[in-house]
Amino acid sequence: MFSQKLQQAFNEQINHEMASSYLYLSMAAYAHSMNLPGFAHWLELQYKEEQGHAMKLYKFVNERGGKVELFPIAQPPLDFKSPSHLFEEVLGHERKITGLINKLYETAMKEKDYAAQVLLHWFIEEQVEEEAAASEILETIRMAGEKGHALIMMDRQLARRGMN
Ligand code: OFO
Repeated sequence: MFSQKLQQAFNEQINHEMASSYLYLSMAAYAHSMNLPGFAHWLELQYKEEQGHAMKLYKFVNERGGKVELFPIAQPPLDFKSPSHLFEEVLGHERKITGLINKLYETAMKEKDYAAQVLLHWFIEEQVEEEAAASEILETIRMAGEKGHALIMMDRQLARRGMN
């Protein structure tokens, strides 16, 4: 039995994942406007990955006999100050999502929903990867600098990201 409380919490998380997707697409558009196609590529893949996260939750709600409810998505920020600011925002955002996933897991525990807990183990592990990836890129930008040759090299590196 999928509880109403957990259904609501899952539907809210679908919204957070879709909002993440929208945020990364806006960041990708900013990167294109700065002539950074590698950054844009990385962020566009992230946009798709977030849709995948939303769909995992969507599928689970349906499989459990629940009802998916899609909530509105707010307009994401349009402009960012610099490439390092972009990845500060990515890291901050992923930390926020980790907190939300942890809260969702707590709700699944309180509702004694073991299937939801198993699904959420995947998300908990995924958040470790999400934060590590953003943090590594941010540190590299900070170390190498974000101008001229260093920025071009970073852009080329991000262009090599494949879909996980
Ligand atoms: Fe869905 O992990 Fe990022 O936001």
